[in-house]
Amino acid sequence: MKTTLTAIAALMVGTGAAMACEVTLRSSDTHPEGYPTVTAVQHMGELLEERSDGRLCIEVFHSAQLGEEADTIEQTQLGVIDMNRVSLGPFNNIIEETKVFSLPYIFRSVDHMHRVVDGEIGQDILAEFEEHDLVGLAYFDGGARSFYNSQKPITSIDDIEGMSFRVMQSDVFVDMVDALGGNATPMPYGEVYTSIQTGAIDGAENNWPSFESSGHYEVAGYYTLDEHLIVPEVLVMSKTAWDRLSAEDQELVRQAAKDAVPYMREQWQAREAASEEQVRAAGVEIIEDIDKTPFIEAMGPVYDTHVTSDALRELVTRIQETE
Ligand code: GTR
Repeated sequence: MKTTLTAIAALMVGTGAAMACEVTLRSSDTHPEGYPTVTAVQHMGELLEERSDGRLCIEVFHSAQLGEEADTIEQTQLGVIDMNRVSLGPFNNIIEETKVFSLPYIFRSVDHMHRVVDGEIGQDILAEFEEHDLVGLAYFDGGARSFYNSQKPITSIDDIEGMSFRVMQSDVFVDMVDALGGNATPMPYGEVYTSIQTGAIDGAENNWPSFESSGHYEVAGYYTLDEHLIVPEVLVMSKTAWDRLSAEDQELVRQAAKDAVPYMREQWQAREAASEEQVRAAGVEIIEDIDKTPFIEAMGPVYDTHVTSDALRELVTRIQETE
C-alpha cells in the first residue's frame, strides 16, 4: 500500500511539473546522456525554466533518439524538431557560409576558434541560418578532430594513401580526405562503429570525447593526432518554434543559450581529459609527434574548390587575421 501511494505521489509530482511548462522545446542530440553538449542544453533548460517561472522548458532527446544528424537538421527546418545541437559540418551543403568554419586547419587552435566564433564573424554566420528556416543560438565546442583506424599507425601523409575513412556528410570533408590520398565515405555517425568493425571502412576521424563515447576506439586501435579540423558545433532552433514565442520569450531563449556556453566549455575540457585517459588506458596506440606541415600544405585544393566567392574569401581572410 505504502509503495502504491509513493508511486501515485511521484506520478502526481511528475504531472504537476509537466503541466507547469507551457512550452516544452524538444531538442535533439546524437550524443549520449552525460556528454558535454547534452548536459549544456539541459543546463540551458534549467536556466530557462527558472527565468520564465517554469513556463519554458527544454527536453533533450539524446543518443540520436530523434534520428541521425543530417535527418534531424531537415526535421528542424520543417519545424518537427524544435531545437538541435549539431556539428556545423552537416550544414555545409545547406548554408554556404558555414563552410569556412569547416575548412581543414582554418583555426590555429581551439582558442583561435573561440575568438572567432565569439566575435563578429561568429555572429555573421549565425545570422545566415535565418534564411534557412533556422535560428542560430550559440556555438559549442567540438575540440580538434584527428584520424583513427583499425589497420596501422599513420605516421605521415603517405600512410593515408588508399585508406578509406568515414566523414560527416559534407563535400568539404570528402575533398579533404581526397586531398590526402585517401577515400572518403560520408555516412551517419551511428553507422561508423559497425562499418569499422566489419572492415567496410578502415577508419574515421573525430575528437577525443566522440572517439571514446561512441566506442570507436574499441574497433580502431590507432589514433593519429594530426588535428585537421576544429569544427565548432551549433545549437539551432526551428524558425517555426521560434516564431511561436513572444519577443520576450525569444530573448529569454537567446540569453539562456548564451549563458550555457561557458558551462559547456568547462564541461568539455573535463570530458576531453577523461576521454583521453580512458582511450589511452584501453591500449589504443596514439601517434602524437606528427609533422602537420605536409597535411596543411595538401589542403590547397580543398580551399580552391570551396572558397569560391569574394564573400567566402573575405571570411577566410578575416578568420586568418583574427589574433
Ligand atoms: C561529433 C559531433 C557530432 C557529430 C559527430 C560526427 O564530434 O559532436 O555532432 O557531428 O562528431 O562525426 O558525426
